[in-house]
Amino acid sequence: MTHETERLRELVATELGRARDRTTLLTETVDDGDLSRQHSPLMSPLVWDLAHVGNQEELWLVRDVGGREPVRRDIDELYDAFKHARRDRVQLPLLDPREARRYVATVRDKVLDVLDHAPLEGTRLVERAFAFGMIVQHEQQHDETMLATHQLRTGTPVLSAPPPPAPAGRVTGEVLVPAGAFTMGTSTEPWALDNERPAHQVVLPAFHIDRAPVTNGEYLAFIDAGGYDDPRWWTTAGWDHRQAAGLVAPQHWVRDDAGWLVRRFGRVGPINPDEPVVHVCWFEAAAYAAWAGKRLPTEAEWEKAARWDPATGRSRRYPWGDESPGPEHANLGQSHLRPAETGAYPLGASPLGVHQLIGDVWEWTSSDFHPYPGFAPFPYREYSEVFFGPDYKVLRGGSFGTDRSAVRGTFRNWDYPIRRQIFSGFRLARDA
Ligand code: AVJ
Ligand code: FE
Repeated sequence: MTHETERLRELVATELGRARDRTTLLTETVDDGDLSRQHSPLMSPLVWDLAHVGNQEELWLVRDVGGREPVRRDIDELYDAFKHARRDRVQLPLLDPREARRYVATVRDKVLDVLDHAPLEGTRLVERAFAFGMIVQHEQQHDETMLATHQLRTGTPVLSAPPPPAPAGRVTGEVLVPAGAFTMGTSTEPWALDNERPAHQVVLPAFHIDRAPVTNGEYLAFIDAGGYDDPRWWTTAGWDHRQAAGLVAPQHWVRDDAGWLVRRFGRVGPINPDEPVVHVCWFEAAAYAAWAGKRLPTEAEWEKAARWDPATGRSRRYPWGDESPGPEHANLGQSHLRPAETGAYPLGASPLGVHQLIGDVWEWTSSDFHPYPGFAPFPYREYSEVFFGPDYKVLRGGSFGTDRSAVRGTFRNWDYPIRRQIFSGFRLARDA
């Protein structure tokens, strides 16, 4: 066995373990009733996420990579995300919490055995290792979804974390990104998913982009200016949704005699004006942008601001360079249960001086979710391809609830423009 293969096995085992520790935290801090309950029609019961994580791991690593016998073929249908809508899953004959925990542990034991014995060497090295990386990211993505379920849950608070770092200085204003080509997407990032591939050149006109995401304080000014009651700022579909859903403020804001408060993971507290606004839908972000006389960045603009290095002309893996995210770079991985104030991560800034592109809040872009030129579905059509089209908007950069293994400068997330139970915010751009 080569040294490289040995390191790869160790990395995969560590990352699988980190993901499972997080899943365990999210599923053992609540009782069995809370695990099986539907906390919102938008979310699965936590116990569904738990067994679904195990079922995907069984499908891809135990059966496909390992060529082993199925553990529980009989439950595949229950945990196929395309067979049952999230709102209906509570009615299914799901594994109960004890069975679900046992199932995911059994699958994991087999996977670690597959990892020990799988022929990772040779021509299929990249593909086989990718299957493990995909499953690590899949579990972490569901962990972020479960964190959003925790945010929707009512009752005694169960999660806590230290506050994020305080800012070194205020970050305001915008930078000019000069016109020209840059490399978007990747063909080399080992754990990049199909929709991030391949690397391709994109030519953009010059534009300005804000150095920080829009803050609560700035968003409050929009609310106070009557932004929610003025159809001029909203798209037609956005205004219809604002009316139908009765939107008046970001999700989880609560009105008090003195003003707005926010509920986070079961605790109500003051709104910090210097934190990026979170839990807004695309329609709210676009309305704010129109009111502010600006617009959302396109996905390509976001990525150029995040990755393009004017000194070399190349695109970096992250805004700060090619090293994996550390706690000094970005607010990721549920280490803090809130976005950090703007300016809190000076070491995470891009060469052009754009801050907090990775972590804190997912950033809505103006772009629909489309394949890059040369896209090939991998390893299955259902990961991305079936979602391409005008129904979904792209979000970039990850949130405080995104793990570092599941975000990069090229990472693409997507959701419906009405969704805001995710940790979504935005920053503004304008033409130069
Ligand atoms: C990339 C976050 C949109 O949660 O629907 C999880 C990730 N895909 N299981 C989602 C995913 C399959 C996906 N998002
Ligand atoms: Fe999934």
